[in-house]
Amino acid sequence: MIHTDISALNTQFGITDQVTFIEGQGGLITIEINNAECSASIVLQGAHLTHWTPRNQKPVIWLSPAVDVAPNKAIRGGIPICWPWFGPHPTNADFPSHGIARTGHWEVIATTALTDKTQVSLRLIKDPNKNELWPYPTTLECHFTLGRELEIDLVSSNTGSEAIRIGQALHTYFNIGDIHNISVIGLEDCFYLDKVDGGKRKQQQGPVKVSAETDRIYTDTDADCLINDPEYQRQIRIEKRGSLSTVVWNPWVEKSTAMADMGGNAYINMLCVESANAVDDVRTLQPGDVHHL
Ligand code: TA6
Repeated sequence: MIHTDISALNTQFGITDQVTFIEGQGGLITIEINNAECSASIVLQGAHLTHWTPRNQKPVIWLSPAVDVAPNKAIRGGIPICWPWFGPHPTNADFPSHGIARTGHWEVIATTALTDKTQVSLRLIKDPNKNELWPYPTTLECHFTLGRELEIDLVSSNTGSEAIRIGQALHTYFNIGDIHNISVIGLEDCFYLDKVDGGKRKQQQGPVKVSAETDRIYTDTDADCLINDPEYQRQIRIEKRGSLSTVVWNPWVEKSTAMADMGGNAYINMLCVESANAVDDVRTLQPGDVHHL
């Protein structure tokens, strides 16, 4: 059942002082989470987490200061869910970049209060108007566990009778003190496709540093990544399973200025490190297969 009534959602899935459904930015239904360890927000459209802040920490997730939260529009920042393809559609340039999930309608499966964390489970609602984009019987669920750590389990199930190919990413925007001073540890010696240099295959020398537009798909890596942020005096660890490709992106000043929902200097305080199934890490799901990212 598609819940469009906030009071019905609060009656069925609200948890006093921990999970509240509100009408948020752009009039979109937003889930506010508060517990002993963190506060967070998830916009129901796109199952799009926009805020996650552990207690006594600066926000870990970045949201554009010029964000434009609106129906059927991708949100600049947070954790966009790219699915069932990553980047441009493999064959049809008219199809939306990064797939259909991040602007799709999702419904609540369950909310659960645990000792020091909260679980929120959402499911993408099959949109008959998007059959041309994705005609295959597939379910997509996203299970968030929010506390001192943030765990996201994106579950694709092939419920049809033919094999399907799933490309995807948790396209996470991290909040950092200054792009000029950070480094990403964990991708040393990995090979990557450099999308800023015609997709050329290169090998990472040392920690990743950013001093210009950076758009790289690291391949054949299941490594944890560590964003070292001396400005905010912290390290953010990104662990992943079910993924052998990691994307690192910062648009730098020209692209940042050109994006209306980002603006000139916004690039200084963000870095995307994305756990993905992209390029040759796109996954084939046979009928009945389930994949967890
Ligand atoms: O993940 C990096 C990337 O694929 C970049 O190429 C850039 O397009 C970015 O995603 C943002 O894409 P979006 O469609 O959200 O503007």
